[in-house]
Amino acid sequence: MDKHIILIGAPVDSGKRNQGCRMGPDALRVAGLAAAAEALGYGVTDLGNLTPEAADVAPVGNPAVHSLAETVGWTRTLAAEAQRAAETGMPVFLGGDHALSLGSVSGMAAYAKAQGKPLFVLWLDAHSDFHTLDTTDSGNLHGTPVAYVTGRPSFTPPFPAPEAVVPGENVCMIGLRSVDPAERDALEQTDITVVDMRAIDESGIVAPLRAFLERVEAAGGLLHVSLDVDFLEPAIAPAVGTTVPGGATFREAHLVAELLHDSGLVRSLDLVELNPFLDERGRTASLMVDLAASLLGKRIFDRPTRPFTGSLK
Ligand code: B3U
Ligand code: MN
Ligand code: MN
Repeated sequence: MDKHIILIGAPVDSGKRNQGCRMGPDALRVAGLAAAAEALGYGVTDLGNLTPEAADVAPVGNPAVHSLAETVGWTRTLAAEAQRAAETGMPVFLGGDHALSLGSVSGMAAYAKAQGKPLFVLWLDAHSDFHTLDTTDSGNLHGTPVAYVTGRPSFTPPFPAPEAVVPGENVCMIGLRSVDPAERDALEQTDITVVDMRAIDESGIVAPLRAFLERVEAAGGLLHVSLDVDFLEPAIAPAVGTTVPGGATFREAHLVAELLHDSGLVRSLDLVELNPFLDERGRTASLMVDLAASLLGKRIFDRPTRPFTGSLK
């Protein structure tokens, strides 16, 4: 259980109009995710690619909302699978666009509640994904999962009422640099921790991450990490539909992943928004796999407990 990961293929492409994320799970497999985990001593079960439940939904008030029924179906399927998979290992959701997190996070919140523990969520993303069905102008539901899992209104019905809501104070967003006005106004009414790129430029990425991890630890919480490709600087991760310049560097992203591993707190992971159609010789898929490997414990050297003196003995 401790060293077992469950790969859950979630070829969700319903969260936005530009297609291609449905190929994400296979690109992550081809880039060697299972082998990387096995090399680190994990047992790996790959559940293959899931398909969404059929859902019959009435239209909602906002006519811009796109592919609603399919996204509701995915949410039901993935929330149920998250709860099942978490019983036997660490679920790793292979996206698929970020709409998959309506299901993965709500399912993990239900699992945590059943364990009598709070779920915490680390959102690594250029965007805050905090729109409701009413406030989204694009109608792209990949811009809504944090609103859904924290219990903002407008989702239910057609989405299932989450079995457990994640309190805003349990959510930390790092990497923000594209937040719509309606999202910003709503975020200001919450206890969600927001770490934008300006904060990272001024003070570094380690301090806010450590502060959040200490809170997770102190609460005895389970941590879900949701990694959107666009958290990363597009120059190193071009395979995403919504590139925003000025993202996390290669070194910042690896450091985050390594600190997450060291914390021992990560219980589940989303790898989302990879669009292999937009990639360059697989480099984004390979980088996402490498970051997942760092998060699972890949190391150059074990950190010395005293200042490094030049001797590895
Ligand atoms: N906030 C915008 C843009 C966006 C959100 N998530 C992504 N893009 N990937 C929207 O459409 O909701
Ligand atoms: Mn996102
Ligand atoms: Mn994003």
